Amino acid sequence: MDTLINRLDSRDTDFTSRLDNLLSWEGVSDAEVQHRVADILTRVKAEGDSALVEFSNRFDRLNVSSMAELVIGAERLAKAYVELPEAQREALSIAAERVRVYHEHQKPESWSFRDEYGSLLGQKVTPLDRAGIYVPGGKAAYPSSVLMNAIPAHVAGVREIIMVVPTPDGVVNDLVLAAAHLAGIDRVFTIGGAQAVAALAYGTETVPRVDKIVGPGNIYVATAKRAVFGQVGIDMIAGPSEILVVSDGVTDPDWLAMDLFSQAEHDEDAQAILIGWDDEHLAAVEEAITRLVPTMERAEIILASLRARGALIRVSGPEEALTLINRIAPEHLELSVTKPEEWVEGVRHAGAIFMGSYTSEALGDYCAGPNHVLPTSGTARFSSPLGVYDFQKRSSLIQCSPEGASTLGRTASVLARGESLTAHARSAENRIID
Ligand code: HSO
Ligand code: ZN
Repeated sequence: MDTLINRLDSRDTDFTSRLDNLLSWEGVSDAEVQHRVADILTRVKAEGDSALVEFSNRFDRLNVSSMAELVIGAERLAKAYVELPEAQREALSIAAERVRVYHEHQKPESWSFRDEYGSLLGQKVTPLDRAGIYVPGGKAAYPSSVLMNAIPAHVAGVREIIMVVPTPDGVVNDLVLAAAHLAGIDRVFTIGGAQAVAALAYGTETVPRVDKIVGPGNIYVATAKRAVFGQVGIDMIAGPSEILVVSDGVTDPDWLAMDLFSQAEHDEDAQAILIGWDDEHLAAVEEAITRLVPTMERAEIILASLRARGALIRVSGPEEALTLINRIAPEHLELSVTKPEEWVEGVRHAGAIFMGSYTSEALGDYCAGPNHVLPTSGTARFSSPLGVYDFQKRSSLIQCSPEGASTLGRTASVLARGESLTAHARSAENRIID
């Protein structure tokens, strides 16, 4: 039989090299893309709105003559929400509320303490003034992603949240607008691509410059985000979706097959892997995959993804499974095991951990509460889910008492003279009380 998914066994001599191959992923941005993006950035920076109008007409096949036609205000957003079919309106509000409550828990507090000389030392947390959210157009426009990007910004206290979304051929996605309304977005501009990133980074006559750009996009958007980073903050450069399921054999193989499909259906480059140590169970999952793929609307994408980057991996037992989890550092980890809580401490690298048979990753994508913008391609080794903390920054606070200034002055003076910085030294010494 033609295998639909790669089978790996940790006992095989070529196991490590096959695994490395499967895991390797490089977001390609060739010289041509970089060149075109650089050109677009330069033109938007220099010409502002007129370049935006020109690029939008060209790339999204629009026919507008001014930026005024590419702005959607709060009223139109509210209308999109009110006019949604009831079931969608309700589902979207439930999701928004749960995501909001979860992120409320994340809010970091400012803090301070006094040292032994009565000096105050602390940290003040301040939200960003303005955030820009990029939402892809067309098929990849996910209303759930609007919520996941905007709600943390809102909870963080960002003063103004702006959204950009391309409307190829002038097609507006009402669910996306409704989600924008629910998530507290102030204004939407129907622009996309590198030109939208440029507008947010530099500002134009109509589009205000933001302090941070978040949200996924195609290769042009990713390349533009990388290029403007430094002028403006960015969240991350997201790779294709990934799921790693660890199964001890307790969960229905049909459920597990569908959990793998749920990420595979995002994109041909998505990665769905299942690890287990029970041969019969692994065979049952493979059988379920084979039986269920043809029933899927996105069967072709799923197949392409499973064939290229998917895998069923047989390991010797839980210990080896844990080592592999940390080696892979997946975006989503489903611990489909009897006692997931016993595993959690050993998991060092994963964007989100879904615990137990009932916790399908899809629930996290929409409405459990945690953010679905997560580190991909092994970057969970050093980064975290998008959160309230991404929309805030910190300032240090220092207030010296006379005694504190005098005591610290002696230390600072010695260090400053060691660096030959006399003004520093004298500034500190001025405050020394003999
Ligand atoms: N699983 C995606 C997010 C998403 N899923 C949006 C459905 N809609 C992030 O990896
Ligand atoms: Zn998803």
